[in-house]
Amino acid sequence: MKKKITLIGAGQIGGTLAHLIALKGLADVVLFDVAEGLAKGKALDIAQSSPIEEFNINLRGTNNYKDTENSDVIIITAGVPRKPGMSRDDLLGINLKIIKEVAQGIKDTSPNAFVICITNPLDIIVMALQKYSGLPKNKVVGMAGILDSSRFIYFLSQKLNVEVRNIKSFVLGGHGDTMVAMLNYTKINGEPIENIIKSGKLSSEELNKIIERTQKGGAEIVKYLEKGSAFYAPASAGVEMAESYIKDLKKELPCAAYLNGEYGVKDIYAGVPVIIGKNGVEKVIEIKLLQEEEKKFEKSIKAVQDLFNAAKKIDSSL
Ligand code: A3D
Repeated sequence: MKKKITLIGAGQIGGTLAHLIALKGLADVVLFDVAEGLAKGKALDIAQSSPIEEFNINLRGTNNYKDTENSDVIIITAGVPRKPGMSRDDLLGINLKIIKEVAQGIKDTSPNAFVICITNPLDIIVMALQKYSGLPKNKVVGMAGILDSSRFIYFLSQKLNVEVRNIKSFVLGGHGDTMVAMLNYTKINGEPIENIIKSGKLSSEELNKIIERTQKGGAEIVKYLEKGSAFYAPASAGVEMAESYIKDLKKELPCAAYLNGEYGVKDIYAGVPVIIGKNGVEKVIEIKLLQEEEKKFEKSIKAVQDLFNAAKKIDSSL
């Protein structure tokens, strides 16, 4: 039987997710949005490309949770995106309210789904979503690390004139400004990045600039777009997670996952490498951090903790 993916939020990312899932023929798609027409219009528009693209899945738009019943995967982008000058954290109050409503909706209709959260501020919203919905922690995960890693790899490829597929790297920690680029695990054409720096092909200053550009990667796009934030690359990242779950690919992917003692952290969501397979987050991979990376990771965790405390002040039920 075909799998069912529900997209809560049919805005920029939601629409792109639906398009990508359709092009891959990955699953039937339900686009859900409080703006019913937006969900219906996008679903119909994408469906009308099926004879050209030759995909064979069903797409429908709705504003009724009943239609999302028994979804295998739910990807949440409901909320408001940033405007120029806004930080992700500025979105907290409004998106928290929206997520509470969404958590109730999915808990009632798809308690067995694998839920991927994209709404910002990511690490806090995914944690709130898990608490509000009560869904198992290994089934509720946040998308951020794949996107941040992808941005980092792309910038490195541009600078070094190397194809992206020949660069391996990933980032750890919270989404955005506090993410930690794992330089020890960064290889260009199989060479550790340290050797590339020693060879003079890339200076430490240039590398630091690339890391900073990655941390501020979202803001750079917000500034260009003026209205709204990035959506193509975030949607690609969300689909990679959904695909690994649906096809039991057991890919190792950096995601915001629940930590229960791993990395010395308890009861918090943070960006770490995990295995995603048919059971959801099947394993948190603990990699060895250098002292400096450990410090940065701790700083990142503290930022998440502080913001979650701010969320608790907004809603004491958290
Ligand atoms: P946008 O195009 O505004 O779409 C959001 C949609 O959510 C709109 O169509 C709204 O109508 C809908 N919505 C609002 N309230 C509800 C509700 N209660 N139930 C259902 N739908 C609702 O935004 P977007 O798609 O560009 O971005 C969505 C979210 O993703 C924002 O919070 C962004 O900040 C976030 N985002 C995260 C990343 C990460 O890497 C984590 C990257 C880019 C964007």
